[in-house]
Amino acid sequence: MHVSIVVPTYREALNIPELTKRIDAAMRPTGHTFDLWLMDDPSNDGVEKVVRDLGYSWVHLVTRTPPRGLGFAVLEGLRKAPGDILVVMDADLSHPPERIPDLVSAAERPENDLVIGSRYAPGGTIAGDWSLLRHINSRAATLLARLFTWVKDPMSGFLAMRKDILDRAAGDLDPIGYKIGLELIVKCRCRRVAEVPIHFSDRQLGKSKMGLKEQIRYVVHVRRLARWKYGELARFAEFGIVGLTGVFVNLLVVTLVSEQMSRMGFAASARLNTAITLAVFASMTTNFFLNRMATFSDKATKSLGRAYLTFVAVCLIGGVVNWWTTKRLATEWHEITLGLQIAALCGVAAGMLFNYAGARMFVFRTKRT
Ligand SMILES: Nc1nc2c(ncn2[C@@H]2O[C@H](COP(=O)(O)OP(=O)(O)O)[C@@H](O)[C@H]2O)c(=O)[nH]1
Ligand SMILES: [Mg+2]
Repeated sequence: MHVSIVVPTYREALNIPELTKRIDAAMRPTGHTFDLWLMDDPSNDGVEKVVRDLGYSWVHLVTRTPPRGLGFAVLEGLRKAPGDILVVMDADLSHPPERIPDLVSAAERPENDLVIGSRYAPGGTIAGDWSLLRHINSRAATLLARLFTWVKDPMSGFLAMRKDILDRAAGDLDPIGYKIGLELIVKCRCRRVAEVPIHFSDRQLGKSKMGLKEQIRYVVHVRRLARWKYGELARFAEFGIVGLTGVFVNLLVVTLVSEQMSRMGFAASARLNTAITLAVFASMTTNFFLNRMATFSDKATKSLGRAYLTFVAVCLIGGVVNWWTTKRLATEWHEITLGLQIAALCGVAAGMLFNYAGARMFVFRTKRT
């Protein structure tokens, strides 16, 4: 078996000597042939000279051309590398090279689709003091990943797999997926994922490149994966989330308008009529724009004004559907405890389904070219 190790790098020249030395020491005793692919986004940090001076024939430095980015670098490396077993890891030595042989032997077993170097598997550890914020971030990201997998450390960037597993996804891999493990689990349909515990060290040299931008990118990634895996259902869920934000807009507007008008001395009925009407239109409007930007971002509308009016019309009919459903069921269930509330929930569901279908068919129906 030939093992290829793919490492995305950006300004990691300082870490390359120790990384390669430790990989060499770890891999030699295994008897596997191996090579290393440093996928460098032009760092201008002298990494070329560092690699040349090391003089290892098994180390390949690829200076990438745009588009730059971690996801692009890893994918390009995975496609380029000749190994029967492919390993992905970071350059900053947070992933211990000494564990590569264990990952490789787990990946060799035909029953494993993917092997993860795992911080959270029994025996895995994390070095140093993570700030509370870093913990919360990591946990929240893992929670989102639960849409797709139950593995303990889906965020890990330390992975091993056989080439044939990668080939399953062929052209489907999406490089915005810089959480490459999650991307592979979903797109290569990895059902059997083994986790090898690792000690995750803190980077000693150089700087982390992960910031808010990467976190936003992760949410976009999760959304794309959900669309890929769950199709229409994921779109409907997004529509629901947008609807939920609409509830808050509605509450905010109804409160503000009503308070303002009561201060101005309006009578109760005029105040309520105005406040409720404005609140309904405000939430329909924010819902329209959010759906246009998110839920149906792949769909174009012919003209904004017409799309908006159609959306409002659909929602108003949806409101009637909600009203009618609730009334019918509430009449039927008037003797059941919470009958009215359950009926109202059914009404909301019916109205929402109607709105979704209407928006899909009449408002956002054309494909964006
Ligand atoms: N090629 C490439 N590699 C990158 C880029 N951003 C980060 N990396 C590499 O990806 C790995 C993980 O990045 P790091 O900054 O350590 O992320 P963190 O561990 O989440 O803080 C390291 O080996 C980086 O050098 C990039 O834009 N392009
Ligand atoms: Mg790191």
